[in-house]
Amino acid sequence: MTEHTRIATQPIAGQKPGTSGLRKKTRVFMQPGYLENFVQSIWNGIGGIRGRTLVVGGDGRFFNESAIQTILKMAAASGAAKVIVGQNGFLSTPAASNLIRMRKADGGVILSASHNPGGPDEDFGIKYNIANGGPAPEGITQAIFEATETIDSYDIWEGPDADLSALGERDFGGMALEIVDPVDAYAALMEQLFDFDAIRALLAGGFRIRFDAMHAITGPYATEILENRLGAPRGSVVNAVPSPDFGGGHPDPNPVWAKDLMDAMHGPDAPDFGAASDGDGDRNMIVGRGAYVTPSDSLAVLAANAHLAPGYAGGLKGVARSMPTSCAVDRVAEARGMDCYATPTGWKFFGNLLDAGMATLCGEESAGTGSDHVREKDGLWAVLLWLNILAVKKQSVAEVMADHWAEFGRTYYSRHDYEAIDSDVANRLVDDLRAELGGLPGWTHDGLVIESAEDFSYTDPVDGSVAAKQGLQIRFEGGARVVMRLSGTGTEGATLRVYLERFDPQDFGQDPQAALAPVIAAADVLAGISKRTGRTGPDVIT
Ligand code: G16
Repeated sequence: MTEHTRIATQPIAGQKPGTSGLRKKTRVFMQPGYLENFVQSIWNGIGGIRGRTLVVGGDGRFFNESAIQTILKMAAASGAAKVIVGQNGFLSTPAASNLIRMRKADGGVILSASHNPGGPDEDFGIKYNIANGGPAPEGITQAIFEATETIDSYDIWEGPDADLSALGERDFGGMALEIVDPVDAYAALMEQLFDFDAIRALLAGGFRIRFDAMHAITGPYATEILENRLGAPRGSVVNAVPSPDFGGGHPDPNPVWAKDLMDAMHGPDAPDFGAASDGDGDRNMIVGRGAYVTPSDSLAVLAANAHLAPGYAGGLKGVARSMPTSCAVDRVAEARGMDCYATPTGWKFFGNLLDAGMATLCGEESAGTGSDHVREKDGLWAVLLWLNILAVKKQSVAEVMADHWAEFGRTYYSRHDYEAIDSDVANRLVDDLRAELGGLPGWTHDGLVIESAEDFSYTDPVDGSVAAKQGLQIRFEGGARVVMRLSGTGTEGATLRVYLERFDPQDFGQDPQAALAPVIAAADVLAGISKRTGRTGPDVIT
């Protein structure tokens, strides 16, 4: 009989899951009892884990392995039947989702703060995924949070650490522990969805790609799939070795943080296709030679062309986007007669639509796209779908975009982030604007006329659950829009996100910031952003 210990503890304030699990500074997680309290609260919030099977893995950031050791000892002490872990504690978020589904596990614990930097002075995170492979819905994260407020003890097995490097199954504190290759099952799934022969032929024909893994988890996945299986020349995947601090970088695939890739794609000897993924492998950035594709446009292009890949040859059941994501995909859905859903920010809101077969493809402006193949957004999947489409269409990225805009019009889009602003200032800004929404229709500025203004609330069409206060949405006549909300993934102060878009049916060659200038100005007047924050401009523009 294995000895398990019950340790007395008390609630720790602030363990409230945000947009995607609990994210805090790494040193906060490293405080004695902090991780243990939250993990025990997960177990308590989901009704215990006795006899259950879990998948555990993370993006390899600093503290990943020691957190996994703690979680394994706590799973053993609470009677889990089995835990499946990626070798060395590595699992990309979509690969974890796939494993949960494939192995019919009861759930999983994913360690990641996604695109946030890693290291002792940077960020760490933990989230729970349910049996469908997707992030726990609000009802469950709320139960977990409530458990953090009443916790008085946690159970742990005080045995030696597990060897996470040796593949195979063994006993660990009375529980079965299975270490699996993190890439195999995921790569096999990709082979089922896409025409690897067509992509191989494209690459063999001299089509050059550059995938920037940003020193994060997708390095091993991209190397295996793009280089080993699809035959891209060695070196096509750069920054391919995951490091605990992501090479000191910011593993966020956007033009700001993936600047090296942007420079390469706009340089004299640019490859044909560039892509990047984030810390945990669920986000993506797509860029052609001299042609950056915004995440919202990427979603629209994938929705219009997914049927060219074998996994989607039967067409899409519907599409879904987060509310702040541009309406470009709505135009595709309308033209093709597909249902289109707008959900709150957070991949967890897509789960029910995917499970119910109401949507096949989902996406967000924050560089996430995915489908019903797993229940997370999936960076490499998006890259492979793009490559499959390019292989069939025999066009460059720029040509695909030009054709898309010619057919559907162009939705100019940008997000302006004001980071680490004082939380009180940020909350007041949003509250004050919310209070004014009712009187805004008819308001005009520089030729823009407000058509409608609402505090976005979502009623899930499957289970009827309601998520209120999910962002302020202001629409102008002619298809322009401003959305404002506070980020739920930051770890310092508040981040105000301002989402800006303007539809243009015929002029496709403008600079997005110039095309959006009147909308940007209207947003500032409406919310008093510069006046209230004292900032002269956003910290990050994507
Ligand atoms: C998470 C969520 C996404 C969301 C993003 C940004 O992504 O899964 O749905 O769009 O955060 O959220 P926020 O605007 O609240 O910061 P990830 O890649 O960080 O897990």
